[in-house]
Amino acid sequence: MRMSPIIWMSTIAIISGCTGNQSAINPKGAPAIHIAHLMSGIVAVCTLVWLLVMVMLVWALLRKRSDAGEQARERGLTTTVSAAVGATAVIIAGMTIASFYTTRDIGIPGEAALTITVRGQQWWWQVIYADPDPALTFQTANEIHIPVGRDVHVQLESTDVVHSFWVPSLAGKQDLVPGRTNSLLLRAERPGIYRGQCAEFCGLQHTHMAMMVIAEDPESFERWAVAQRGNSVNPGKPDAVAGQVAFIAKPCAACHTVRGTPAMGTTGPDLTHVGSRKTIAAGLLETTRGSLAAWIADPQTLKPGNNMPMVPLTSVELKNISAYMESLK
Ligand code: HEC
Ligand SMILES: [Cu+2]
Repeated sequence: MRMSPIIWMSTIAIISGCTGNQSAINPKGAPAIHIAHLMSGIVAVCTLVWLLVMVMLVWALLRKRSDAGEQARERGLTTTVSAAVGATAVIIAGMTIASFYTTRDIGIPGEAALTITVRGQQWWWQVIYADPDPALTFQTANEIHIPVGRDVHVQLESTDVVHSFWVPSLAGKQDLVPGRTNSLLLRAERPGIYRGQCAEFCGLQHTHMAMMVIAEDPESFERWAVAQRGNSVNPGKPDAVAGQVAFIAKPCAACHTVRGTPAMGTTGPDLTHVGSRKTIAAGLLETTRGSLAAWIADPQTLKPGNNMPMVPLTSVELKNISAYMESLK
């Protein structure tokens, strides 16, 4: 019984082609599964009602009229309409109650939840893994790693305008509002890479404000967290060494932090381990040396209006800085 709506949903997902990693009808986390159950229930009831109305309509169009039966029919109509009104009230009340219970079920992270803070910025996601011990706190951008099978309590904040955090395969949707902290329960039952997207129009580059949630087994997650906590690796190759020098001397360091170097800016994403992330600029490009170079050479053509200016660099500086960025695994 509990599973049936999901099988039904999966069928629709396959027919409609919505089986991807960003699909509310292909849920892979408990909160998203609760929502899919609610959605399939409501769709099923509405489909039945629609079919019933269509049958009645066809019957009304095709039936033969005769004066003799008109009065009896009038009485029959009163009963039918009253029954329909009653059924509508019951159905709407039922949906309201179901919706209430779903909201309750998706809202409360368990005791052992992992807490992370996600701060929306025009147009990227700052992700903070805070720990009571400051030495264990670290941050990253646009890529959220979570352990499979564990509740994740996401605290949502915004520095500028209203954004909305939505990873359809894993959880519901929640706004990030300046000046307040909202909560969301995120949970993945299976390992995978789930795509999310800002779901509230937040300005010019709203469509280029994506994120990846990478759900992995607890050991891999722990390995990742340990690596992220560490300071940046010192570059080994000569071009990357020169790139580090240029990065620190240029305005880059005023906006970006690379832990373990004098670069401590906070306007842009923390770049300590930028080379380990799958994408740059909130899902815009895959992280490769070429895409890093393209981004640094001219961020305004790739993502017009974003808050990183074009910093004039010689071609050698650009080559070296890109090598340095790529080396920050
Ligand atoms: C005025 C502040 C500012 C300066 C100066 C600046 N950046 Fe940025 N940078 C940003 C912002 C803001 C973003 C995020 C843009 C977005 O995705 O919308 C960003 C994004 C990036 C990214 C992608 C990071 C990610 O995880 O998505 C890289 C790499 C980067 N900057 C490197 C550099 C380098 C190298 C320089 C110097 C040549 C530099 N930045 C100068 C503000 C700045
Ligand atoms: Cu946004």
